[in-house]
Amino acid sequence: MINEEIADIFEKMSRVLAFKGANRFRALAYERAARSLRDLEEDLPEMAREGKLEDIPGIGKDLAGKIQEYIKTKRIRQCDQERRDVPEGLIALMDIPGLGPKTLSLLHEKYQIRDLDDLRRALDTGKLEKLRGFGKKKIDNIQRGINLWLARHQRMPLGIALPLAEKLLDDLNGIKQVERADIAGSLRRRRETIGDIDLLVISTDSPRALREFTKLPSVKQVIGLGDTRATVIIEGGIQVDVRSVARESYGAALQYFTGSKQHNIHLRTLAQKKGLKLNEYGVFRGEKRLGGAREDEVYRLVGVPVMPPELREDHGEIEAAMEGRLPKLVDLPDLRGDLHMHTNYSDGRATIAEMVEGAAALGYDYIALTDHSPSARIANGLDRKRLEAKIEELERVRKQRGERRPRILLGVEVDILADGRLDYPDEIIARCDVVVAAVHSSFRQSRDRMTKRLLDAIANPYVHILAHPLTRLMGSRDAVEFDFERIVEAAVEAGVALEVNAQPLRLDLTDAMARAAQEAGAVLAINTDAHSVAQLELIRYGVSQARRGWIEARSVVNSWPWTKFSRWLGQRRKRKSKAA
Ligand code: DGT
Ligand code: CA
Ligand code: CA
Repeated sequence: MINEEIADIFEKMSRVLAFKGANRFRALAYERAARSLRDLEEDLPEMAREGKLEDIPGIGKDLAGKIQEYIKTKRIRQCDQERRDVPEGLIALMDIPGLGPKTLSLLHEKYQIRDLDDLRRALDTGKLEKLRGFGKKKIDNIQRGINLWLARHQRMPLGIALPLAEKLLDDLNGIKQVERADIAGSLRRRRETIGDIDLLVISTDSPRALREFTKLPSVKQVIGLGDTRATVIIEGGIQVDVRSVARESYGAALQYFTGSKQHNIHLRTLAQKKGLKLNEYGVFRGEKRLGGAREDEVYRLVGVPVMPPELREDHGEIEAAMEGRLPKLVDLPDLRGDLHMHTNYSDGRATIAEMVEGAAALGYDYIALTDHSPSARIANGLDRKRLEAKIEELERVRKQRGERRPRILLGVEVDILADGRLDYPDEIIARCDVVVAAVHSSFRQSRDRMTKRLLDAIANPYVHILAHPLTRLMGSRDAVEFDFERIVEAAVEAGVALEVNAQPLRLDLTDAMARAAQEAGAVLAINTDAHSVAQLELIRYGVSQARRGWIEARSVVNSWPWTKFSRWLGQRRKRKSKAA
């Protein structure tokens, strides 16, 4: 939104001026103006129209003119000019705690430092220590500042951000002046990685509520604190923005700050076509406010049925909503089973009985215990003898539990070897109720070989599920390369399910791939790959990933009732006997 955009420009201007050693008061004036614009409740274009810009604290004639210029032309010429001779990488570095514009200006002049890489190299080689005024303490501070800054600028996995945000939400709700609090931003949309956490609150006393928020134990550093907004860093270096919003604007704010930005832009364009104005304060016709207290009301006024946050990426959801063909997204209660988990027979921590109890607590109707095959040595894969022992124990647990759910299926996660063969002979996997096949080695094969390897696994009539097809691990291992279209085509043809693995660092398939697979007619399985009882609850990340991929329960084999599901399990094998 335009207030923020201009505030950003002014903030950068203040740094650029300080960097250039300009008059200190000029830099301060920009800084003050930026802060004042960020706290502003009204829209700048509207204030400009009413000639009220100079009423804003810190905005005089000169800055009011610059705001006008930006509203008209989307740029401010003088600011662009001032920035021209300051490297862009340096402006970004001015955010680093302990590195002011003056210090950076000195480093630029002495060592031609232009960006973070240059700065880290200078630190590593001990160059900075030679500068006057750069004692050990100052250098340590810069180093710490860089680490904090990096942590803040790296996107973090959903699986780390969501629990932290939920804890924060609990704490927020414990503050007396807070009436309501919600998660917004990419976190509410359940993107697989999160830049920063956005929270919204309604409070009886906003400055007080925000002040109390900044005192919470998980808050490590306060970056900014105003009357309606607080920005802090919590454990793990994660940035959190909390905005306090008036009750009548809450729905509009929730809509706006949930995003995505592209979704918002599209929605606003539709509003404009209807002669409406849509912003984070509400929906307006001229001066008249039509609504904004509730999110669904905002959508209704714009003429678009509200859709789940996971869809709001401007990937066709607005068109689908208007044409009445929004998907009926799969949801947690739809799942009747988890078809990929490990026990202490391979690399899991819990016994068979414990895993079954855990699954029972989640209300599952059926589960598959899928320990590794022997070539996965590090994962303690099962040879024939230990597989027999597992089968015996499974029988004992079945007897003990009698009719109690879940049904316990003998499963296996069989390795797809480098040459495409499976790591168990057919005679063994034929005895298993559920066969999950996956790649755990030779990740760097060529695209053609990997495609062939996966096609071979899909062609095996005993295989039910291709698990974590990309085998990526966020932050440490890239996805393997293969011809996704051909794999989907083969999976559709064979009736093999593609997995949406719920492990937060896997989330594999991606949302876009899951969507393409469903469109091509493939079935999917949403599984945890749990290695402990607690990990069974990771299922929600698989579900949100699937929802982002527009997945409906009809496409998810482990949402099917037992009769339909067990028929699917048997189907592939019938094909085999027909072919034989
Ligand atoms: P992130 O934090 O990078 O994971 O992604 P978001 O989507 O949480 O983005 P963030 O935190 O920058 O902003 C939160 C929401 O605010 C975003 O989803 C949509 C809204 N928003 C931010 N900037 C703009 C903008 O320039 N225009 C519009 N229309 N909406 C914006
Ligand atoms: Ca965010
Ligand atoms: Ca944010």
